[in-house]
Amino acid sequence: MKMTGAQIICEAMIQEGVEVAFGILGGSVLPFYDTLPQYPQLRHVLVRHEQGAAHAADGYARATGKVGVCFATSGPGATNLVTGIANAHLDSVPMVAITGQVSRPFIGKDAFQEVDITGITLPITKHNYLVTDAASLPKIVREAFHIARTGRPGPVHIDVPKDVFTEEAEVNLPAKLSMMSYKPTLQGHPAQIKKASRLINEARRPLILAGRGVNISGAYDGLKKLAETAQIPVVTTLLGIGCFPESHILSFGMVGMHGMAYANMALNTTDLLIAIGMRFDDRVTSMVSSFAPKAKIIHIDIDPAEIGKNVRVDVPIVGDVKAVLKELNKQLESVQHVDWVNQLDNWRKEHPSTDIRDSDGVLPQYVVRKIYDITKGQATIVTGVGQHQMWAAQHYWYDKPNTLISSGGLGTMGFGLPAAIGAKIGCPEDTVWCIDGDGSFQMTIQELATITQERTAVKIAILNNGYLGMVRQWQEMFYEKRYVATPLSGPDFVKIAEAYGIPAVRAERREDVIPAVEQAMAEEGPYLIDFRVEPEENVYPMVPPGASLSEQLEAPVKEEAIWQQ
Ligand SMILES: Cc1ncc(C[n+]2csc(CCOP(=O)(O)OP(=O)(O)O)c2C)c(N)n1
Ligand SMILES: [Mg+2]
Repeated sequence: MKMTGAQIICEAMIQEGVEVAFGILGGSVLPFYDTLPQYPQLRHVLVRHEQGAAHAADGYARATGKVGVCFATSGPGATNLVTGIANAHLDSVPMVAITGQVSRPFIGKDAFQEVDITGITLPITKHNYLVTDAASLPKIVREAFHIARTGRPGPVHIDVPKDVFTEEAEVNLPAKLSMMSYKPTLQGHPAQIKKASRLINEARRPLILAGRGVNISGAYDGLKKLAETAQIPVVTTLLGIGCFPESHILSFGMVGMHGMAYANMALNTTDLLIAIGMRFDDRVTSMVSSFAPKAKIIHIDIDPAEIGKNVRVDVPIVGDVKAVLKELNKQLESVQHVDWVNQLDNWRKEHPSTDIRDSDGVLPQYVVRKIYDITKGQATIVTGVGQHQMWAAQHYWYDKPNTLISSGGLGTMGFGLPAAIGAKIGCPEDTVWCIDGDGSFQMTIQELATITQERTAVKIAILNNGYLGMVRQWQEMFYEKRYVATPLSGPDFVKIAEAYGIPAVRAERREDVIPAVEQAMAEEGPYLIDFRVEPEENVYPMVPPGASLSEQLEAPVKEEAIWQQ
């Protein structure tokens, strides 16, 4: 059958199960967009900036587990995608980004809106392609989706010259795909699994450190079985949050720079660290030389490049976390570590980490806690980057997988709003809250128009402290309070929301918080709350940059705590 390049892409996307794509058109992708109406089953969501398209595809992918798809035109459209692609790369998010390119005869001529975008995306994608003829598209699109979603997921970029979209080719979409050069290892090596099980059966103070790999692989049951059979406490990375129910008796929260004090103490004391689907990011380890100083380390990860990259590992197991845990669980003895679990419980009592001090003003932690109460812990929370992100991680308890969607590796301000749109479009039945900072929100504020046009019922809570708060906190603590360029003015967010047709309210006192959140939940559509929070509130605990986990700082005024966990 003869088809144009644009038709081939649409047919191939449908074959891959794509239902939604986010993007903005322009000259180079016009022929593609002109073809879209032939495929009404493909929903296109028009965003207001290509960064929004990439983050929306990212949020969609994290919420659904499917591949997120975004489109942009050549030149500035494509470069606007770059931050979002890099974000997906660092957080292992399956994404296919398709950009238009100038027509083949113009490539290399500095043509209008020409940039070497595959050159730019090479280091921030799992793979990328510059398509040279329509006939190669069926295979390329197939491969792209396969690479994006398998193994360690990541973004794949396809750059398509304008005249390839219109070129006709005789095609058969390949039903099966086999790539000789790319075969991720799924099953862990039996000898390594045996070694690991022996260590686990002998350990006295074992600790599981679970990361996003558990969420990606869907290994929740395996993880629970491992923890419960061998009575092993579980801590997580930021992106691992939700992979193990946080209300579980063996759950001890997030570790790292703003992790729970008791979770970090557990890392300092454990004699066997079982690291699952995580990559020892520096925000987790702090000073590597003093990380988990008493522990042997088992590291389970699908990406062999992660083994031994940042920390020394005693028993590496390369494989899909779900498959590895299935085998490992068969070899475990049912044991108790009563003293060790009690020890952690005591640390949690002595170092509560999530108590909130008393205040008539609006404390950001209190806002998050009330959103937790009123949504009964059932919402999906999507964040920007900064203090609010850490409070959203600390003060909401996530019992369901993939319900905290946050930019971890790249730490991208502006991620929250578009990613929340993607999450809500992917899971329309779920309640989606975007907990954002005033700085982060202003980076992609234009996506309010997407919310209105697409009727996306995202609830938005801006923790408005009038600062680039996380940086201000560093200036306060490490730069003698020299607040250079962190005081931040913003527009009247209520008026802004209303201008976009979104109802909104401001909350300035503690008693405003509950009614505002309840009103947001009562509204069928989107709703925005501008929480005027205490401007100089800090995030605790905190491990100072460059220090070791044992040097964490805890909140200074503990006796004033009134809201206990
Ligand atoms: C795109 C981008 N630029 C700069 C930074 C550095 N940065 C990290 S947190 C932060 C402040 C964020 O401010 P806001 O969104 O208001 O959140 P808050 O910390 O006040 O809660 C900045 C500037 C970043 N992470 N991302
Ligand atoms: Mg702020």
